[in-house]
Amino acid sequence: GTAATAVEEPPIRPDVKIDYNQILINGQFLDSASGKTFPTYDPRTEEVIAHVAEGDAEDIDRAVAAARQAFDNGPWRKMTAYERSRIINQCADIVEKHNDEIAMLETLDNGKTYEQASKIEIPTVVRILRYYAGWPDKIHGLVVPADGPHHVQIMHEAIGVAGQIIPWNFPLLMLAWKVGPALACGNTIVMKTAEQTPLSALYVAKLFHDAGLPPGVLNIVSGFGPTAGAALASHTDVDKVAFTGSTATGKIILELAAKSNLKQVTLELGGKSPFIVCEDADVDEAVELAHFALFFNQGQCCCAGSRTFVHESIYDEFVEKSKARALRRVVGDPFKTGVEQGPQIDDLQFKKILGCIKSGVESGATLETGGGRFGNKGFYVQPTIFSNVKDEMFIAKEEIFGPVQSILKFKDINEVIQRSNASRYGLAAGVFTQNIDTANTLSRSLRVGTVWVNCFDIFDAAIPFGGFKMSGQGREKGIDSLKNYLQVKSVVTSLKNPAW
Ligand code: TXE
Repeated sequence: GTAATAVEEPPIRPDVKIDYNQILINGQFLDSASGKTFPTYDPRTEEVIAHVAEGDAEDIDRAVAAARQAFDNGPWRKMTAYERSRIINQCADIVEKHNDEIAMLETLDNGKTYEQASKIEIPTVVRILRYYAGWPDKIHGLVVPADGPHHVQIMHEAIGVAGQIIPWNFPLLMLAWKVGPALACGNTIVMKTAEQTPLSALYVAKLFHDAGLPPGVLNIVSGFGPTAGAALASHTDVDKVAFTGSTATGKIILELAAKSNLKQVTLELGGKSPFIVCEDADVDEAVELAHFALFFNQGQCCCAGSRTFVHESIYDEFVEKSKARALRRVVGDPFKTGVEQGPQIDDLQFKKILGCIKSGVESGATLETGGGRFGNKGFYVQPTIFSNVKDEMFIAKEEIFGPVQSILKFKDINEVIQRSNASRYGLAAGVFTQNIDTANTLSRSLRVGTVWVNCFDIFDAAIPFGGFKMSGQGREKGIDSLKNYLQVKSVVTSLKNPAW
């Protein structure tokens, strides 16, 4: 069968002006050094939204110099923790005030639904910023006992200039996850946004400056990975690089960091997360949650539940119901209320997904529904379901990053643990059961950074997120994210009067 409701009317043109399309350095919008620009597209129509200044090595150089100057001599690191906290809170307030126009920009550039952007993502950006605004005056060191006549202090200091490279699937959430802890700890930042989605970050960074963020603290360079991104990862005056994106690019980042100045690296990479539905699960609830775990954000989530493991006793019923749910999924213009699924980000991803679907069919999986392009304009893909998927198939091993659910069958818990862990990824897992022993056994055995039990995609600010194995290094959000942006300094002072 083919999927869902078609959208007949032409896409609604949202009333959103593109005010900022230049590189932001030291609080100023500038053309790129080369004068070059690149187009960013509306994935609904495949038409150009705007041309944006294309940064390269020279622009990264300028941005890093501004960030260095702001770190060494600016007010940011030296102001009181309380004052830094106030400014981050003001950044949160101003984003909240402009929620709807920011969400419009996000939907226009990315294709995610306006409902998701305006009701979930931008409010979550605000929440994340407020969480980090609470940290500056709570980051403190220790006094530790030493063997000799010594007074020993452990101090936590900002690292310095942080390079941050982010992807296109959640442009502003990724900005908030990275900017929040870096700012709270007193660092300055050069951010390289994704070439597919440069617009919202420029808009929000301008608002941050209006809210009182000092110039040079957050610099934004739009541009491509192998040019601007690589220049940032290999810059010798950058003290730390944080990256979210593909595992392949993550390896390049680590290599560039090693070859240049051994800057510290954190990586948040791909995944192939299992979603395990046990025999005691309520099938209807499990179907709905598994559907959400995979199809949310057009399937463009690093932690997507992309291996749906279902116990053999409920497998056939589960597949039938998942197929019915996928057929009900409303695909169309993401600005329209009630639409659940918009277009994929770009032609490259669109073609990659269709290629994965082809491979699924060729390897013998059963195509239950979907399988092709949706409509005839824009990067829309039909909600697609495969059953009878086997572990060794490409679709069960590699990240598809699209609306394609693979449903696998299992017999017992030990088997599903072994198969779940037989992946080079280890980002997240979903577990669906009413049995507390099953839940505990699974959560303790799965080699992943996050286990969601009877829920999925819960992303509170205080919950650390990141991967085991080739899904990454380090954690974002929560208290653990602060370590990424702090240096530890031990100060050992001789005591003249140890008895005191
Ligand atoms: O990712 P890249 P792409 C996965 C997903 C997707 C695949 C490819 O499977 O299909 O990756 O997507 C910058 N030096 N994820 O090509 O290349 C790039 O400009 C420095 C998972 O978009 O990893 C962008 O800003 N930087 C994922 C960022 O890296 C470089 C999110 C991500 O792009 C660079 C996105 C280089 N040599 C895709 N090359 C997740 N973990 O959530 C690229 N970049």
